[in-house]
Amino acid sequence: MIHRMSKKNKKRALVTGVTGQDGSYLVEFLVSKGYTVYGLVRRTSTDPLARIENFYRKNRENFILLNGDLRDSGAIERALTEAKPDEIYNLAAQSDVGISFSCPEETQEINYHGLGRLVHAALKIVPKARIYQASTSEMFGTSPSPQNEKTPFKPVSPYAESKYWAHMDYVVGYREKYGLFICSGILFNHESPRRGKHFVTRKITHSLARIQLGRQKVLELGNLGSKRDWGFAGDYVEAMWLMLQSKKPQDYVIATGVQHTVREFVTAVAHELGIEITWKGKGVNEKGYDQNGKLIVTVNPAFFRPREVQDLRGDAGNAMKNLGWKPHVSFEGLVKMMARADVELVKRQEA
Ligand code: NAP
Ligand code: G4F
Repeated sequence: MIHRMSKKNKKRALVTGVTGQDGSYLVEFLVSKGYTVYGLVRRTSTDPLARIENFYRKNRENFILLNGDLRDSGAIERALTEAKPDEIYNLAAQSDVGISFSCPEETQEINYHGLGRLVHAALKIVPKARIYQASTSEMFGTSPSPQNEKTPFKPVSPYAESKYWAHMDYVVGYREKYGLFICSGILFNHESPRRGKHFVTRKITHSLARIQLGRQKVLELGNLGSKRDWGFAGDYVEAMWLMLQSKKPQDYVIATGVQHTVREFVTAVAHELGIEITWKGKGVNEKGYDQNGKLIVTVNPAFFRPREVQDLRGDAGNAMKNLGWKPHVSFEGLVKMMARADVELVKRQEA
């Protein structure tokens, strides 16, 4: 059992990507554990405080924002010098798989070289700091499910390649070469009401909430047959922290072990909102109708990817055994949480 720390023993953490979904949950988690958290925020962030504003205003003593970008070594060095972190959580990324096909260099620059800049600066300024790297189940690519730490990586997108090389070169490589305490969380998809609206779960909950409230007619999606293992982001940030409390740095798969298709996610969200969907047709002609026969879901090939990861389901047995981690929110709980939050959001926007 870990208690809050006394002021003298207060641990310090640096979190990159603090303005994103996971960053916002992680900072709340770490501050609740008694940490002082430094969050790296880039100047070009479109809405830097959207997810963290309330928490930031109430916790300024324990939560400090620093300017910086993973593309800027000088800014990273200044942040490390100021924060003097015991733990570094590297969550910053160009994290959109679809966009990585049109912006491969930007993706590589942030996700691969960004980690390189961070570990080089850490070796120079805080060589004893423990580093968490946000790796991803996308690295498994075409390897069939269930995937665990021994499953071969077969990445198929520029995003997955950038994360794969970051993992191989700077996590596995630097752990072996320089004895750095660095480890990867190979996290499967995790969602929340704070998820960006361009990711499929949030696109579905937000659009169906708008449809139910008469603000939108149709939801257009891509690959409905794609299978994912969706968990709750709030559960997953605890696993990040647990990895850095271990004796030895080790990489872990974090997942629920439960798989659903995109189509099933749509059906479940609709049901939660009182809409019973009937699916008709196949492939790009597949359509979803509500109980009154009204068309509400169509397939638009523009949302297909040049190469797709079809089948993700993680086996988090090692994390459960060694870290004592387990997910608390079920698929049904996640659907309910996200659908209800978006109904409330859309209602507030209407008022
Ligand atoms: P997210 O919501 O997209 O957040 C990404 C964060 O990275 C944002 O804070 C963004 O800041 C920041 N960022 C982007 N480019 C940057 C740069 N050049 N310098 C500094 N910061 C930059 O992603 P998430 O869902 O929280 O995911 C967190 C991490 O876990 C990512 O590395 C992602 O690839 C990885 N991951 C996520 C999942 C998942 O299912 N959520 C699963 C596996 C791995 P702005 O506000 O300025 O855009
Ligand atoms: O929600 P998605 O965009 O997430 P994806 O590609 O699985 O990536 C997310 O999870 C990864 C972990 O596995 C993270 F590393 C990554 O940073 C990100 O957080 O798409 C999920 C699935 C895909 O198969 C996609 O093709 O949904 C399918 N999909 C179908 N229609 C769609 C849509 N995806 C999006 N974004 N938008 C659609 O309209």
